[in-house]
Amino acid sequence: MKVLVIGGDGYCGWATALYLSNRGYEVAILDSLVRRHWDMELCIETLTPIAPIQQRLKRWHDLTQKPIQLFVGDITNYEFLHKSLHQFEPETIVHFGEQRSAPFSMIDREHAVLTQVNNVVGTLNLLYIMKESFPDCHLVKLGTMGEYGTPNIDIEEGYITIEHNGRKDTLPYPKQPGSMYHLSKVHDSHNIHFACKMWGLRATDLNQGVVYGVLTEETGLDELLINRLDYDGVFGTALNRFCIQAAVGHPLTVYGKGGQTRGFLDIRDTVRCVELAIATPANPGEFRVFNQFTELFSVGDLAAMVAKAGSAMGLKVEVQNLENPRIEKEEHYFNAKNTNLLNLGLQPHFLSDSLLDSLLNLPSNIRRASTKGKFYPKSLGADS
Ligand code: NAD
Ligand code: USQ
Repeated sequence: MKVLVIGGDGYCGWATALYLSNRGYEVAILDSLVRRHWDMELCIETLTPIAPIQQRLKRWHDLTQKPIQLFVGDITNYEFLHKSLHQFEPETIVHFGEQRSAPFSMIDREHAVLTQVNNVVGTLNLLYIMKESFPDCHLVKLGTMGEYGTPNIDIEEGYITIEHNGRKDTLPYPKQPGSMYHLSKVHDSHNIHFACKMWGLRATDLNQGVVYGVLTEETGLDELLINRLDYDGVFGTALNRFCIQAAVGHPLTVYGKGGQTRGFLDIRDTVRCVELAIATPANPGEFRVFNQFTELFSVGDLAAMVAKAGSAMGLKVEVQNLENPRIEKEEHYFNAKNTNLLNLGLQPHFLSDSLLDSLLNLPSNIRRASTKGKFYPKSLGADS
């Protein structure tokens, strides 16, 4: 099967492209490389230095004899996207190619507009090309658990059955996102749902939780294949940051009370979930939603677990409750379903198994890495 991975130079996309290639899928990557540009603009960098995409792909080919085609360009450019899709003729499109940081989208008006235009227009272009030329292609789109927000009732997978004034219907689950980024994903979901309903396209929205870890079987094969690992206050996510903070002796940065609860998953499960979605596609006209996480944790609990694991390894780990730079509930109900992917055969890597691994497997130069001053969120105006 021919699979186009949009955003294949990024954290989830790179691991997924190699994973699928390794399993015999004919893979192409499409990426504008804009994430590398944003890193430079913000003066941040991945902890694990990543090689240029062409070098990464050459090494993959040399090692495995499995070629991965590359299309470098922006999906908000309709002509470029149209040409690339017609050249590759994908049967499945896995779409990771968006601006994915909540803090980035909340910096100011420009960053909010950039995020929403990049994400919403890119996805819309894709939907129109699929409608015109690839109506049978399956779109596997990365959404986010943050589309739901933190409602005081259980979170279902995409839809909820409601009884109102004696009548009953199954409707899209209400969305209460907490950032301009998360809101862009809600807009995407509505647009994709519309395209499935009106044009008969087939799509799976993977509402993914926060991903952690860096190594997969494929990215661990060679230094040039190493994945990115963000730890800064804009693109670094909670558990990855906590692990790196513990390893370099920086206090763990819990925002506010730390009762914020989210869904989490190991990057090894991200790649497997995508494969499961590809292998059993949605039906024509179907807009399918899977909640893609394996466990729920509050950030306070996560910090405590990292501190405990770190101590067991002889690290001195301190937890710091910082003033919260985000507007979000710090204590709330959170209970989300995640049975769809488990029913398709997902066998999760639970955190207790992999936490020590991910701490131990950090590159040996990490303790020398110049992380000083890069952990605190910008809006706090703090520095170490
Ligand atoms: P990333 O920033 O590492 O990768 C995204 C990639 O998409 C980058 O290589 C970037 O250059 C590319 N890109 C962005 N806009 C593009 C455009 N207009 N045209 C072409 N390429 C473009 O992000 P990630 O962590 O790999 O996240 C991938 C997807 O998964 C995102 O959609 C994100 O919302 C979703 N997701 C990520 C996480 C997480 O914890 N990392 C959790 C839930 C959902
Ligand atoms: N947090 C801390 N300390 C930190 C970093 C984060 O307490 O050092 C807290 C945040 O305040 C938030 C929670 O941890 O309550 C999650 O924050 P995050 O930065 O790990 O994740 P988030 O901003 O939600 O975004 C990430 C990805 C995004 C994806 C989302 C999935 O960047 O692309 O959509 O996770 S979810 O959170 O389920 O919506």
